[in-house]
Amino acid sequence: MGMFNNFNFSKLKEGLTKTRDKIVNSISETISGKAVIDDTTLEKIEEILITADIGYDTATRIIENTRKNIKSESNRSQLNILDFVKRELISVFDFQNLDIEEEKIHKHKPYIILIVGINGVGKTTTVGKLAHNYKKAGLKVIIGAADTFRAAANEQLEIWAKRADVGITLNKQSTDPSSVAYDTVQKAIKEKFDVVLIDTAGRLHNKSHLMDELGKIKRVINKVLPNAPNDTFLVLDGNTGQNAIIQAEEFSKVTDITGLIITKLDGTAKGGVVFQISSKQKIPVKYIGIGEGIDDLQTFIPEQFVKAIFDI
Ligand SMILES: Nc1nc2c(ncn2[C@@H]2O[C@H](COP(=O)(O)OP(=O)(O)O)[C@@H](O)[C@H]2O)c(=O)[nH]1
Ligand SMILES: [Mg+2]
Repeated sequence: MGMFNNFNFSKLKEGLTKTRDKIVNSISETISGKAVIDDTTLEKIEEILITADIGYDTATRIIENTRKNIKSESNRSQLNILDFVKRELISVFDFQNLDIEEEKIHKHKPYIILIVGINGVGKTTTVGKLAHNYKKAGLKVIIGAADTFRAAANEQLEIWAKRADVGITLNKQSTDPSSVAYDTVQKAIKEKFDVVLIDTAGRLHNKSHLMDELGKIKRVINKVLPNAPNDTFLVLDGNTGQNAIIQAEEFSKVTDITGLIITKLDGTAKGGVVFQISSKQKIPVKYIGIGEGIDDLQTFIPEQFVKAIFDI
């Protein structure tokens, strides 16, 4: 949770209802009434985990470890199996650092976050929600509108800046995203802002173009402040399942991603994808989106996320 008071278990649990149905309820049905969890049952559970977007590697590892574990456990009750699966799923995130947001805020002034991802995943919405979180934490926040490709992009971001009650830098004349990024950072230094959030356009149709564009934005910011951007967060739409995995791979190739934000986990059965992305990419999941509202961005806490899925 750290500096943001943005975690709400019941809201998270509600958002993950379809994911819970897909994972936990299916497993429960499979094992119900079985006195002994045999190999066929374990294979069925493995299949459920794979189809729930958790990923082949993770699903296989879970079942293998479960198999090893139940050999030495006398109690093969249902609860036990679900407990093993739960523990294994939490361990997917073992590599994640604990919350270090406060440290960054103190260390970097201004602390600069670049938000990247393809069109429609929820970048602009996430920038608005993040701005709101930082503002609520008592920080001075400015947003840079570096999506200069869509006419309506500025307007959408202005609405979010107003909602969150934070500053915004727009450049209605320029179509160069890096010039907007530059202006925003300059202003942030001059006017002593604590946090800078830079929204970008996401066009993955041409990889080299994307690389050039993100590279240019980064270079321009870096010229003003040597360590900046201090974070580059990739936004992924959890509802797109396997596509989100591909996007994480593609973006990791072209730029250094320091954190993931997975949106639209409300109302999707594909929430298991969070495990797959994490185990494949080993990039920490920072936040999750569970709704369209300004308060619907939560700090990602692995134990709570798994607990919310398994809490029947
Ligand atoms: N249900 C839901 N919708 C979201 C979430 N995050 C973003 N959206 C919606 O996704 C759509 C695209 O969002 P936008 O921020 O414009 O995406 P961008 O193109 O990446 O900037 C909008 O309709 C948002 O309201 C979320 O966590 N849950
Ligand atoms: Mg946008």
